[in-house]
Amino acid sequence: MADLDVEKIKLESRGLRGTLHESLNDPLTGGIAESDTILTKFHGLYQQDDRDLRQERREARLEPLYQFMLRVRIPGGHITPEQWAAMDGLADSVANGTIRLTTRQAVQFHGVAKEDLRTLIRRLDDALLDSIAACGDVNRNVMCHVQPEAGPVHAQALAWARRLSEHLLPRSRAWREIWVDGEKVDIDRPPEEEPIYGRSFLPRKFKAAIAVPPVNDVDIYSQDLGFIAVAEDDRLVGFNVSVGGGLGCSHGEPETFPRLADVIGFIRPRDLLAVAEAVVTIQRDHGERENRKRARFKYTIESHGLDWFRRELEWRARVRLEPARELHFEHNGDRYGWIEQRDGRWQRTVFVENGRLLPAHRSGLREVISRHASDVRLTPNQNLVVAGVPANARDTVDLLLDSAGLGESGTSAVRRHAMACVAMPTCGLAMAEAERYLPDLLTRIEELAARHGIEGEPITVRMSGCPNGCSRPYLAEIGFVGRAPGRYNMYLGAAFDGSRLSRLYLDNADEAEILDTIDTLFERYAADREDGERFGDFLVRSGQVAAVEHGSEVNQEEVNREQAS
Ligand code: SRM
Ligand code: SF4
Repeated sequence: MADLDVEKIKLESRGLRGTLHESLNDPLTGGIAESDTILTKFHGLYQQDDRDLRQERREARLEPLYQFMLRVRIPGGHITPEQWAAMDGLADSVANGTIRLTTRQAVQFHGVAKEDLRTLIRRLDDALLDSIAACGDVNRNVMCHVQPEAGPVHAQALAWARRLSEHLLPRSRAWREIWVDGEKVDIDRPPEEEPIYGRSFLPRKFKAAIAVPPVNDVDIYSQDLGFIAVAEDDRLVGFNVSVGGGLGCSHGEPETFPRLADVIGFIRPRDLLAVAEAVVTIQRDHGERENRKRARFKYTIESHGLDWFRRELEWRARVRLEPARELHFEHNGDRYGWIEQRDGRWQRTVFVENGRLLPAHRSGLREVISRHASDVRLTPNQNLVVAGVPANARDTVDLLLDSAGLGESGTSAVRRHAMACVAMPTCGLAMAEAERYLPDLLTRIEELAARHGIEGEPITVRMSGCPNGCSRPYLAEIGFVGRAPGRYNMYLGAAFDGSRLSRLYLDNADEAEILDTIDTLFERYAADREDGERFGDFLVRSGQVAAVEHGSEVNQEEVNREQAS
């Protein structure tokens, strides 16, 4: 579909309603009208088809096996045990039996039939959950650091994440009307005013997060808009503001590139919503609308420059940015093991490989959450924290998780820090496997790490099935991006704390080539690293990989090669 058609569909959608009511009631197809597939994203839904069955269905002259993916909006990833129980039940009754934890602290259901969508959404609504703006050209799920060892600062940051998420929701009532109340749209009734978004919403998706240093689990530099908490004596005094991050790009299109956000200044908590709203409206008014590949906010910043942006922001928000406060991050992963909370209860991060919870995992987790936890937190690294566990229940929780095949015991440091995006068979954009292949590749990588005596090193490995980068591979010390079945670009040299992007090192490589290269680099790392030096930093210091100063350099090797040929 042409990019301008998407703009037209949004504009003429009568507040995101389109012809969804008719599409849902059309018994002749398992799918919905193409124009409605654009609008369902704003309601947290993607139409997909099972790619494993595509060929078979085509040969049988059947329409693709249409099914839907629904993403639940969960600001900061915090939910109650009751909400978890509701989602757990829905995985069996209307989805494919799995729950997928995402890289943005949300939950996805896959394989939902059109006729089950209303049931799914109504049950979520009963549990006080929704999927509004979980996808689409609006602000998405707002992320927030999960660990409460940050104490009161974490609690305040989470409260701001929730407020921010609410503040930037579209005002349209279409989600409730269509999915919960099942009302037919009255075409004569004018749609709701959208004071923040306007009738065309944003040119492209928009992402925001709140980080609490020293942990950068939310990968703050990858966000369109970031608020980095600044604390004094356990008190939140304000936020450093970061703008213009984003990771998606396309193979062979150098005008698209991953970009790290810039930290532009410090604000007081009372100004957070005004600043966020101003950033969003600047993107609404100045973002590119003719070419969706250049429509993310990072390109608006690139085109207009930071000085212009800062002036525009201060004017719109009526806020003077103070100089940014000093900040320091240690890592962009999750922290494992039991941690004591300030209230004397305990929390444990549960390692969920690539965020995919299968039926066997779910039953053990169900028991842990319903009987022993007072809250649940989904992490930005596709894991899950069971929190509020009484001290005397810890052994039982460990046993239950182990017998459910969950948990990090017996897994290597590399695996615990790895992530893969969904890719095949549900993602329509996948060029190669990710979630279904990374576990096997990691087994080979673990063997290499053991051979060189570095198996205890938490080197970050992330794999995406295409350059969109849903697992944030350009911020991993070893990143893989799918090019074709069985072939990947390999990126190296990102910083362990998420503050430096990686650089293309191998282009279109197969497994043998990848492992051969990692073997050589692990050997050098084991022999020549300095005390405590991280793998990505070592590659840069030792000159194996040139540090990336600007995102346009990430794929520079590819550009050079194409120019030379
Ligand atoms: Fe993503 C599109 C899955 C986080 C960049 N992403 C998609 C779609 C919806 C495919 C599509 O458009 O048809 C994928 C659905 C697959 C499926 O079957 O479930 C998809 N993205 C995911 C998730 C589930 C990956 C995961 O394994 O966890 C993550 C859901 C997050 C959430 O809960 O909201 C997910 N996607 C990300 C991230 C990471 C992040 O946000 O922290 C990125 C990189 C950061 C960024 O946005 O720059 C990301 N996804 C994209 C892009 C590239 C956007 C761009 O700027 O070019 C696309 C394609 C697009 O938008 O056209 C995309
Ligand atoms: Fe799909 Fe590509 Fe995102 Fe993976 S990175 S989920 S393949 S869009």
